[in-house]
Amino acid sequence: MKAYRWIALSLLMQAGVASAATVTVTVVDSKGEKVDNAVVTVTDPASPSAGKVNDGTVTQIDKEFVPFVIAVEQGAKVSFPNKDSTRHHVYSFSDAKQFEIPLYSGTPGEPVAFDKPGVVALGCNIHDWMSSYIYVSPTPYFGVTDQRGVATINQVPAGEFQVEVWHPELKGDVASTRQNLGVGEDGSSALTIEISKKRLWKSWRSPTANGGGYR
Ligand SMILES: [Cu+2]
Repeated sequence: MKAYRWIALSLLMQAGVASAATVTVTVVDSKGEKVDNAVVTVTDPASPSAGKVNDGTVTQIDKEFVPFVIAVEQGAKVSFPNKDSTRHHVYSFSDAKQFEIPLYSGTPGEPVAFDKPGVVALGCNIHDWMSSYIYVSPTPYFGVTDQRGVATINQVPAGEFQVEVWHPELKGDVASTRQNLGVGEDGSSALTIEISKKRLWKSWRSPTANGGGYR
């Protein structure tokens, strides 16, 4: 690449940074407890995604899927490396993506493409408790809450957005969590969203894991 193109690119990137905001969303439940593993999406209904889509990874470690929840943008590919000495058989029956990777060890040659937005619930045919979720986001602006219940979403341009939360234990639909958010030319926005939770019918932790068994 020629030097002047580097300069043009870096100016463009600086301009992008100057006009983009960081949106910080804290998710709490009805008792005020911080909620981790919640997916937060920031959607501009008037402006669909454009640009590079980042791929994802869901690893199998100690007979669990790690992480429990990931979010990827629509069109992303996800790989499923198996770090265990035992074999796994990964599958999903979800509307957003139905697939299976029959009994395997190591890393499958082909990652799986997720082209339809929605929730993809993963399971393993061999280990009943193994469970995790891929949230396929129609918007490029999304994050997953950490143990403090916080999702940080960078590079959000100015505009009017709808912020929504999904969680494996969400009671009701995603639309019920919706809040409007105006993002200015610069600076940061922060908001807190309260969700109602129901209990999962089974644990996703390995019976032999530290902190495993039923939650
Ligand atoms: Cu398994």
